[in-house]
Amino acid sequence: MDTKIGSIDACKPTNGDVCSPTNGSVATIHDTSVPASGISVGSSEATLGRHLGRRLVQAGVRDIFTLNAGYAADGYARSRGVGACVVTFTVGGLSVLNAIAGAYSENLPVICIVGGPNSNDFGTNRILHHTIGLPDFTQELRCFQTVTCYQMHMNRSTRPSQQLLKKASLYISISCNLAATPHPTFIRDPVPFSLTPSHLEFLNKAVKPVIVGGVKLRVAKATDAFVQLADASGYAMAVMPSAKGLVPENHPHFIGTYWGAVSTPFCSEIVESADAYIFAGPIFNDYSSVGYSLLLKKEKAIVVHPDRVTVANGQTFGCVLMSEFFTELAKRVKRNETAYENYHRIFVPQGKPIACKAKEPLRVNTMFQHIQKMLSSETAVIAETGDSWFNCQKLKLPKGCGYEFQMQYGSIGWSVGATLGYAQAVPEKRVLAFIGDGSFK
Ligand SMILES: Cc1ncc(C[n+]2csc(CCOP(=O)(O)OP(=O)(O)O)c2C)c(N)n1
Repeated sequence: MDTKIGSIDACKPTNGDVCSPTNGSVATIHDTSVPASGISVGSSEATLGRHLGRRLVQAGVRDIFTLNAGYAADGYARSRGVGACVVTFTVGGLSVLNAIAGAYSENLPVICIVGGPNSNDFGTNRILHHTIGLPDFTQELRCFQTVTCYQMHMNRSTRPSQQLLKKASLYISISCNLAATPHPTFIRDPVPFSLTPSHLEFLNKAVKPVIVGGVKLRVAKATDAFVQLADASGYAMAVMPSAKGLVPENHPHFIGTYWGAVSTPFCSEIVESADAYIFAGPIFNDYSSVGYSLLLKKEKAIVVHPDRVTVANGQTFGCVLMSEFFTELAKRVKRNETAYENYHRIFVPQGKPIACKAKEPLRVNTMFQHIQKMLSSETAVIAETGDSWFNCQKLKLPKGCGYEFQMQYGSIGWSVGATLGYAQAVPEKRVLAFIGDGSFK
């Protein structure tokens, strides 16, 4: 096995930065062969820096973004399942904080690696450049505490492997003089574990159950299992607005976006009149609940989170992985297509915008009619906060067409960097970014 960490290996971190890639924004990790399970390395390669690099490769990272390109790491994580950026201690870390907060709000595993102070400087009361001028090396880590799942400063007694493989958003600061530190434990793999309950009775006695995809499908890596359950159950399948792009809209039982009073036509009627609904990884905030006006009853819901399940507003079962729960449920659930048949019975296809007259200014509905025709499995849509959100929500995504937006955090300007990162992650796709002029600036 030969896993080379291009820029990180070549880097001599004498100035406090972990590395400075030659192109200024993207460092590529060259991965010549990563075995599916287990990585064996020679003892000379079992250093802290190489260990971190190998763990990143194992988690799916092939490119690392720098120069505060946190939005690019966000865009990359949306496609690859994990993104990473490397920044300078404090001056870089505090700049990238907003992008990391945004990624955290969307449950995106973005790993922020910081070239931390020399381990010999801790406890000396020295003042470092690129800081606010106080001999306090914890300021940056404390800032990251509320916007990442885990924070660590790597010194001689800590190792990142367990935390990295959880694929949560992380802050990792590494003393700049320690990247070459060797230790035999840097070659060990973590041990996985899981549990699987089922809630068949509640679903099987329902007359017209539905299934609704939420944004945490991504962090749970459960989109395939979700579709497996939709296929097996025959339930009508809807998507919440923030999960658009995570659920196949070409699925035979897809009934549209469930967004309360502003759902796509005929979708809310079916969801809100169901007597049982499975919500897969939902976030009910003021946006997604249309100001908390959804006509749902918790007693009718099975709410599935990445690691727990709550049934009918009653018991919560912990240590249950969403993907395993769906896979097991798919094997046992009773098929029931009633809700989809009801939808089919009432559905009327949408109309077409009125044709433009000569010299009439271009209308949004006409423009999006053309954009709709451009979409295919070879494209992806990135929608910025603002009008673009609402216009792009109405697009019908063909099979394989990507779709990303930052609904929870809604930081304008996000889409510019995220488009770069997404395009870098999926070079074979044509990425269409919809950005208002205010956000683009
Ligand atoms: C970083 C940040 N600052 C402020 C806002 C509040 N905000 C939301 S939309 C918006 C205006 C966006 O303007 P534009 O990009 O032109 O969008 P459009 O007019 O197409 O809606 C602002 C300032 C925000 N979401 N993020």
